[in-house]
Amino acid sequence: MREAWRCLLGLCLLACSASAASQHGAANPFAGQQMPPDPCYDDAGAARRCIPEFINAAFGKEVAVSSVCGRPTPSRYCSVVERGEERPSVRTCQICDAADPWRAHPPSYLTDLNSANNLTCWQSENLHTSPHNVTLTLSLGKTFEITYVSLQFCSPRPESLAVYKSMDYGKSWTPYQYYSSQCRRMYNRPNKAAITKQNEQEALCTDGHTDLYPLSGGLIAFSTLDGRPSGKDFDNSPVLQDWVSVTDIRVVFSRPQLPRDLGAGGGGGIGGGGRPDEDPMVPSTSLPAYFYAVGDFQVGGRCKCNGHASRCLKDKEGKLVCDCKHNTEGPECDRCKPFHYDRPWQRASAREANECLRESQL
Ligand SMILES: [Ca+2]
Repeated sequence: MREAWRCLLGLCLLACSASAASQHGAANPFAGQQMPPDPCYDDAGAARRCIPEFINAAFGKEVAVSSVCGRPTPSRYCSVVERGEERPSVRTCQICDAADPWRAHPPSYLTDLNSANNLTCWQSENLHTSPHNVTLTLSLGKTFEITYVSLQFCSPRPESLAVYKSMDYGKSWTPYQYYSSQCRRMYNRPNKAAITKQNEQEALCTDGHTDLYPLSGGLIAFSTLDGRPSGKDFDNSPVLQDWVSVTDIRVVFSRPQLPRDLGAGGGGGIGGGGRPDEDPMVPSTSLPAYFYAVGDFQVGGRCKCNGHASRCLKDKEGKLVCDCKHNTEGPECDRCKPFHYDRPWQRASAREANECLRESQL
């Protein structure tokens, strides 16, 4: 008799787990196939948070630039090259020609494969006034949650630059971060203001990353969560979840390095901007020619799917969309599927997948 009960109990457990598997199987068409396990479900078929891989979302994407050298006619540009501590720097001049692949510096060089033996740089035309905004605009084609924005320069870094973000595909822009040796004068922000829970969604200004040296290869890297108190509790901070969400990034180079810093005779070609006690917003003209050049523009982050997809795919129209699981749908898995409204939609967290459910599943 006892054996019969045990058998019945075993059968019941088997049936229950099969039923659970088939429910998830409906949401997860790959569950029954010989595919790698779906990260959105655990071994028992229960929903769990899943996120797309971390990528450089800028890689291979087109960047709209406001200026490019050598177009419509070839132009000559000069730069100062450092040769180590022992030897003096030298000034060299070259030709930029947008029509000649060997001498062109197109915007596609901002987001191509970046390697030491294939350093390719986008370059602006020669500029003679300041402030004179040169902009780079990158559309990610979808909302991403980003961790950093970085620029590796081939020219000296700008003296002042601003990073903006859009969450609505470029319709509106909000400041993300400022860099300037004169934060107050240039952007009307204090230098290195403290971040508190009250201003976590505010763009700050820093005079870091604005040194003239290195003359080439200098980096500007903005870490979106760095120093923001709720960064440690990101799962429970809608403010920071919003802060890191972007569809587009715009970088504005506002002002070049000052020529006096380059020393007598060395500055031609890469300096400009007037003396530091001058108001940076008052236009200066007849400066020595200068230009901006960037070898690599990166935006590090993950396709935003609110914890309900492990990857993003291109749809029939070539648009990037989340491969939504947990009975969710929408571009960011941001709503429940029809007939799965029996629990309000929620973002998945490390503790709770917040799967959308049918009434029968409650
Ligand atoms: Ca490059």
